[in-house]
Amino acid sequence: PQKIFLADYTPPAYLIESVELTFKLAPTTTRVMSKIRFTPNPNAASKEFFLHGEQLNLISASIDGSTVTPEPVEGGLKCDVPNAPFTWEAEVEINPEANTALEGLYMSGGMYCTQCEAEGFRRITYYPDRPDVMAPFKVRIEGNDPVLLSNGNPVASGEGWAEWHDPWPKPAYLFALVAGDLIARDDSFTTMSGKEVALKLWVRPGDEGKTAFGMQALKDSMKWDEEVYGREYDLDIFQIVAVSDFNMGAMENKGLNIFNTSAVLASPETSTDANFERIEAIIAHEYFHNWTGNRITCRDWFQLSLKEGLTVFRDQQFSGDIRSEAVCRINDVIALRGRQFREDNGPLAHQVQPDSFVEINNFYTATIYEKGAELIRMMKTLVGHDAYYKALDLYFSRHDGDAATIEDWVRVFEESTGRDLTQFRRWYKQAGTPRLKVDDDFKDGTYTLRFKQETPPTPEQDEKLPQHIPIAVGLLNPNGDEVLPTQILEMTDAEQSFAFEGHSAKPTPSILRHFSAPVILERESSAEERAFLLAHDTDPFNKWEAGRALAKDVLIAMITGEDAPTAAYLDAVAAMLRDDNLDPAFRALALHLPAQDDIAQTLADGSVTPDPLAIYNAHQTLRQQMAEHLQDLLPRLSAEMDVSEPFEPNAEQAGKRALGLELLKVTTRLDSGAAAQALYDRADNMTLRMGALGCLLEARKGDAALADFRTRFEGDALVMDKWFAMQVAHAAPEQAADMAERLTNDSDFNWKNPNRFRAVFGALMMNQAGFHEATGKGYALFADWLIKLDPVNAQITARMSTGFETWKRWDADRQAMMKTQLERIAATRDLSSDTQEMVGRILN
Ligand code: B3K
Ligand code: ZN
Repeated sequence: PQKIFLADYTPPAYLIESVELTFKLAPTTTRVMSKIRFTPNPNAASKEFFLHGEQLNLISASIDGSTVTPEPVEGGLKCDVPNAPFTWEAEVEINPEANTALEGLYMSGGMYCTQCEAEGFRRITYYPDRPDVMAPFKVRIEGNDPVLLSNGNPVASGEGWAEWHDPWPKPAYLFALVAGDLIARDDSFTTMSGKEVALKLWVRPGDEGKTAFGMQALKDSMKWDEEVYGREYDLDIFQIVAVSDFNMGAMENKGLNIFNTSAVLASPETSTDANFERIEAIIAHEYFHNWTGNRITCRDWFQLSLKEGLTVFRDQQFSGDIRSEAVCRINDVIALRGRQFREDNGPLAHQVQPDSFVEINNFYTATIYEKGAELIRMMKTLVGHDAYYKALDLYFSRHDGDAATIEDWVRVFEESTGRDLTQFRRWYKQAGTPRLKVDDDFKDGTYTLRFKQETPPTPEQDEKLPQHIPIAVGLLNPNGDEVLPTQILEMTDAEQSFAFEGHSAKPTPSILRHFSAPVILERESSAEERAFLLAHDTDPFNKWEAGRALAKDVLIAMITGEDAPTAAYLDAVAAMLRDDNLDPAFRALALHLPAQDDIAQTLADGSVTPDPLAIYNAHQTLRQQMAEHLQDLLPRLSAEMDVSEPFEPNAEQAGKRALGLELLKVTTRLDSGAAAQALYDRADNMTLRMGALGCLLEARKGDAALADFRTRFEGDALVMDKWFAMQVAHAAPEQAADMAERLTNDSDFNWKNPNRFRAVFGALMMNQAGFHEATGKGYALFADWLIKLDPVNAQITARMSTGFETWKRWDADRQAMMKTQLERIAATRDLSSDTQEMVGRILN
């Protein structure tokens, strides 16, 4: 496998005026006819005509009507062509049924569907499969299926055929085709200029009852993008199709989004509040790509964060607007720390704009997506609300129809705001999470904050330069009143001080409010100060952060055998819980203990080798202490969190259920599962049912409920995914691997289905103490299955190999065992280049 470098970019030799595709569908022998009008690119140095193609059987090819015999070359073909515009026609045969990689045209439960991003189109026909080649597409589909769909507007159809025309030039990665026995939920949306758009959400018969929420989320997204960004939809129809076999969440194909069923189908009986929230966010995300990704696409895959970072930021804004902004922000930061910080502080750390890659599919990462979104958020913080939207207007008007670069994006901001963002660009090019150290002093009424920034070395990047960091700061006086409302300090040097004059007593700082930059704040702080901020901070994020920091202090002290500030923590938590002015969702988050992975990362950061079992035990102990401490509070609060109205997946109800379930976890420590069983028995929605089941499993009292759960939902694949995942997620450390293994023998364990594979092995990865169980059986089992999956679905295998990415964090024995498994994977014959690249990077 070859490394590709950003520095080697050259413009395409040929551009495309128009594409016509005809599909004659058949499960093992689909024929694809292409007719493509090429013209030499005046801006290209090369005249070489190369088309990508993989796993294609070329039947015939012609140029301007004369048969040609192209030369097969690595990854495609070459051909002699005229030095003038010409028409290329080709016919190829492909085998959708044999396509288990789920990339290109494949079959899922009898229906045809496609996934072309990043480089799947080359498995459909010969084509310059690169995002800077954009063209309008006309597609004709011939097949026996009742529903035949592609991008754009429907033009004509009859028995056994349909034609679609997408007038907006697009790169091949946005191509889509779907054919099958499907049923639509129909709706419509009137755009800001009064145009009526038909909306269709296609599902398999039987799933119609799970489409209402997705459709509403789509309409909300369309409205929001008009109101906030002034972006109007641009075709007569917008369609979503739900597919059960899908490698990721969803795909933004122009006018025809394809979704993993898990990212679109929802009902109160089968989906949790978290599912509803995720579905809403993903529908918004894919819809928002219509402008940030499709109308303005990426020049090449090194620019991936141009569309992904921006679109994640937009979907975060959307969720914050229609739910609770504070709660969304906290959840986004939890996810960022859990996935991106973990990545950025291990062997897979890479730049938001990488310089090279082997397999682009390995770069759809938390760094490209979530850190990318943080960079946009920081730009907005630095330039301010109005300047941000002014810059966005310029971005859309200047680059509409372009295959743009991250540099284009930054330049739009510079030109529109007049700010010099030279130093800010480092955020795109420097990997690693900056550490921000703070200390302070107080003299003669002047309070001074001194910051020091440092970014640790990452693979192939030893030296780091200071970043431009927006630090949001507020100050509180000893009574807990805010004496300085949030200010944005701009840190640009390695060390920098900021002075605040006119204070009669030393204030308490609230630093990095709203998590204003993706950095690790290192500030020695007393339990009293943390409790004070938890009680008084006006910034909801930092209020929560103070509680989290205190919980981490307690857990870490328990593990390292120091004096743990447990009493201070429990008192602060009790006070916070009693505060009825606080949003229940916020209280639920504040009660939730920091993840075990987070504790491991923090210990490793402080040069303490983490012991996964000790971390697990500290969690257990603290929860037990919490239960005893909160005993008196539990019954009243739990009762208050009961939702009596009919189920609605809104933020208000979800917050109450979340807090109710956090309290149930605590209660379960005292009543060994009685309340959880009662809740399970009366639950009429999946949030409570699953929450109760989780508690029962933790109490090792889950057998009856588990059996009931299976009987109820046996035929529902998405709910059965939960059944699989829960058992592994809640298994005791020494049982998790055995449990996962047992489940792989279950008759419903369909390992070629990505959702089912992830249900078991994703859960094993996440059960830290179970995965890292001392004998190493978790590692061995995991590696066995990665090796088995690789030839079937390399993308999922490569992605899941990140289960091993923390290997250098652990003790020598675990390191050795993990390394052995990584080397065993690496040594597998015919290992995919996807997995090779990942395992190779992890090992280095
Ligand atoms: N753009 C797709 C992800 C494609 C992943 C290809 N391996 C979904 C999204 O980010 O919206
Ligand atoms: Zn995206």
